[in-house]
Amino acid sequence: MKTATKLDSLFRLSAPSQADIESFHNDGYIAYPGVLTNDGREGLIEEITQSFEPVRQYLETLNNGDDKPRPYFIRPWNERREYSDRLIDDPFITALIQTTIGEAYHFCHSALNIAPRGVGPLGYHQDHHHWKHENPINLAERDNYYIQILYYPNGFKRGDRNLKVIPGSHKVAPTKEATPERMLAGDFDHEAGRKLEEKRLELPPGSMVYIDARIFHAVEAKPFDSPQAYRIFNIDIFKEAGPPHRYTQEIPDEWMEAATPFRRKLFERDGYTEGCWN
Ligand SMILES: O=C(O)CCC(=O)C(=O)O
Ligand SMILES: [Fe+2]
Repeated sequence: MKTATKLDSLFRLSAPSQADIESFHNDGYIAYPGVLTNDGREGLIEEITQSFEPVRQYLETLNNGDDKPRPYFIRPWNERREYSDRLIDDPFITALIQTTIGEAYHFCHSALNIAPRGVGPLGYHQDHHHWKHENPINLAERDNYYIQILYYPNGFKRGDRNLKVIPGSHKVAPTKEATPERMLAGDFDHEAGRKLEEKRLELPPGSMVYIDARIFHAVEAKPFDSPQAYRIFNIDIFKEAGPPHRYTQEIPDEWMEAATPFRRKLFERDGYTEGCWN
């Protein structure tokens, strides 16, 4: 039997390359096609679709031909077993975060989403809650990093629930005028120092996308005749040390009790509560 050691990783890489780091800073994201190991990909898929009862039941109703497409969504996603739990401080993830934003960061929250055939698109948006948002924002935190790690255990094809991004859009100042429509029309090319254009991604199973959550991104619809019955998407979000973001979750007691000293540091921060920025 293989002895589990701290060096065990769910990823094929141990650290980002120089080109990855440049892509993060210049483009606002890094795409990692097929970066999970076979074991990591299969373990994660099995854990989400079979061991997590709410999704297992949801998929059963999908098979029964529920005619109105209804995605599954949970935030925070706390019922994580071995594989999804390991993602939080896998050596590759830790190396990636530390080399892009430094060592002073915390785990913010996670979510899980299953998108079935027929589900509609998600328009261009930014998720950094203090960057530009309709919700209340905390201006003092605006320049701090907010990182989203998007996992696509069963992948996606272009035109079939694909993620798309506007590379470089994270560099445009968060004014009211800086809309995705105007960016795509070329109005902000000068500010971004490049031609801002849409990039539609296509990623095989076991892929991950690491983004600076100031980047504009969107998701296309899933056709009714998609060969893939549902697309699995799970996400972990990390933030630079500081006050909570809008979704910074409470850490379950069991997580804290089982945490290594390193993990404890990622978890030792306040969750979001109404009025916490005052
Ligand atoms: O479904 C995806 O691929 C990304 C979704 C997203 O951008 C979001 O939930 O904020
Ligand atoms: Fe998003």
